[in-house]
Amino acid sequence: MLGKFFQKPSTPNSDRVPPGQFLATGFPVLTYGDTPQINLEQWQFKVWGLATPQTFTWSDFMALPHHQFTKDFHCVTRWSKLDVQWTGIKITDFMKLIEVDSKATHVMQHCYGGYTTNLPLEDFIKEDNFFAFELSGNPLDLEHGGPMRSVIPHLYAWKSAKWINGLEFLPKDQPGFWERNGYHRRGDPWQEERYGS
Ligand SMILES: Nc1nc2c(c(=O)[nH]1)N[C@H]1C(S)=C(S)[C@@H](COP(=O)(O)O)O[C@H]1N2
Ligand SMILES: [Mo]
Repeated sequence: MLGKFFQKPSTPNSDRVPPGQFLATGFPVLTYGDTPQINLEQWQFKVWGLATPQTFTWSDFMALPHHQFTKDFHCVTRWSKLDVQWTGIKITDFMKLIEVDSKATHVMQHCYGGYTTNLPLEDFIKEDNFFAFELSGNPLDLEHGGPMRSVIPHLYAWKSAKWINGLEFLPKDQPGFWERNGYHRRGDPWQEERYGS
């Protein structure tokens, strides 16, 4: 108890900042490659792999309940931003629209532009995870993943897929883009799961 107390840094939010992270001023943009631009009429979201194949439009998503979320965001390059204000659709609500095979254990998130990132289903299907389409009450900026991105608040931010456009359900784990390039498969910021597997 005492030891724990003495190790705490002195800033008021220190218990919300994972080890090795620093608070960012503003909201940095981190994108590998170009920023894709998709208009809402053409925007599509597909489900495939170990699930009944389905395609959803923007209005299919907008018909689901909208919620406000206030979540901390932790990038593996060591910046964190507290209390990011999003509007989005719960992943648990979206999951009610699709039929996933019982053999599926993992999901690959796919994005416009080709980015991918993988998750075990128990990290993906959580009440706190969502598809965000607004940031601070405004339509999500292109550079932050507009029109829609996933937000997986309990893992490093590379798991929060910008310009998301599909879910591929898998029978086993498979590395996504950064996971193939040295990042950890799971990426828990509190365990500092930064690199390797
Ligand atoms: N499609 C796509 N999603 C992505 C990335 C990317 O390069 N492409 N970068 C990831 C990384 S490393 C981080 S830290 C966050 C950054 O989100 P931001 O640019 O909104 O801060 O998005 C993640 N999602
Ligand atoms: Mo990142």
